[in-house]
Amino acid sequence: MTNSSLDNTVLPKEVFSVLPEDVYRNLCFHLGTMINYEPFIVVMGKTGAGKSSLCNTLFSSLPASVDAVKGCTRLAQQYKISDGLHALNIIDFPGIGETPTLNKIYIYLYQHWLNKLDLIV
Ligand SMILES: Nc1nc2c(ncn2[C@@H]2O[C@H](COP(=O)(O)OP(=O)(O)OP(=O)(O)O)[C@@H](O)[C@H]2O)c(=O)[nH]1
Ligand SMILES: [Mg+2]
Repeated sequence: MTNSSLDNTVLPKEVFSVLPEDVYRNLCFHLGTMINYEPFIVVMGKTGAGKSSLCNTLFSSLPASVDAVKGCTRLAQQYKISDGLHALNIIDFPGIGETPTLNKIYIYLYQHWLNKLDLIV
């Protein structure tokens, strides 16, 4: 949905005609920004817990790679889910507790993503 379509559907101009034009435009812009916002949701946890499998089950279009016997994610895998109008971003994190060396590397990865996340599962 674009900001211009908001003018006619969500905020019909005749209903909001009491508002000054710049206030009405500002309202449309901010509502459009919120409606079109694409949140970042990360799945985090112990290695082998089933994070990638869960992503694949919840969102059947996701190609999160899964090993037959153990956890195998080594990088943050980002997937966008969209219904054509709205979208959300799923990030499948590598799991904690595989090796001490990998844990140290993943701390940097978590720090890198922290400020961008809307929800941690
Ligand atoms: N029995 C059983 N096995 C599962 C389940 N979910 C996942 N697995 C298996 O457990 C193993 C690890 O699953 P993943 O989804 O890769 O685990 P992960 O949490 O993504 O692991 P990392 O990528 O290392 O962080 C795979 O072999 C899966 O097939 C479950 O609900 N039941
Ligand atoms: Mg995984």
